[in-house]
Formats: sequence, C-alpha cells, structure tokens
Amino acid sequence: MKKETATRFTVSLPPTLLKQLDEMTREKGYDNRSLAIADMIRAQLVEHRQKSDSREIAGTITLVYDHHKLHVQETLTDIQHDHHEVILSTVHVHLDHHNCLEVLIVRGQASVIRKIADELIAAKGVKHGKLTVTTTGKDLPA
Ligand code: NI
Repeated sequence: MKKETATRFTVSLPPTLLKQLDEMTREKGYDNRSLAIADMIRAQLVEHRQKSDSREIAGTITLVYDHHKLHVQETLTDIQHDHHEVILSTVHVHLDHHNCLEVLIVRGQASVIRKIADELIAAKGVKHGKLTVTTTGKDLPA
C-alpha cells in the first residue's frame, strides 16, 4: 500500500479529559497522543464494522469445556466440520484432568462467524466461550 501522509485536524476537549488522555498515552507507552488516538480510532472501526453482517472479519473463538461431559467433544467437532471453510486453525490444550481450552482461528463473513461462535458457546458442556473479533487488515491503514 502507498504510504499515506498524515492529516492534521483540530479536536476540542475538556482540559481534564485531555489530561487523562495524556496520562493514558504515557502509561500505555505511546510516543505521542496522535499514535494513541489513531489506535483508538482503529479499535472503534473494527468494533463498528463487525456489526455489518456482510463484512469479512478475522477472529478467535475461545472455549473452555469439560471433555468428560457427555457428547460435548462430538458436538463441538460436528459444528467445526460443518464450517470448515471459515475455521482456519484450532489449538487444543488440556488444562487439567477435566478441562480443555480450545482456540479456533476464524475468517469469514461477520454474520457467519457470529453464528458459529454462538452455536459453539451455547453447546452443552461448554463452561465459557468468547468470540474476539479483529480485522483482516485489508482495509485498515497502519
Ligand atoms: Ni483436552
């Protein structure tokens, strides 16, 4: 992608809000306010775009479940096979004697990804699940 030049624009903020922004910028280790604000805007864009059902998103679905619970593993595997085209990779870790942690890396239409995540998280035996959405990176400038 061609390197973009930065555009300056003016934002008016209450002084205490600006002070808190600068504190956060420093605490998070940004070199300057502009870099911190650019990251905040990107985060909001990713958040906003995932609401549009047709957009392509990337993300992870994290699941914790007890593999001793009847049929949980089969159910999760069946759902994953039904959607193999959007599940790019799966990592399974045995946390202890009972509990498994599974992370699925996904990429596809926002509505499809959300549906798969809901189905997996709602499966009987899943103790906790979470979909984390990020960008495919294609239409988000650095
Ligand atoms: Ni396991």
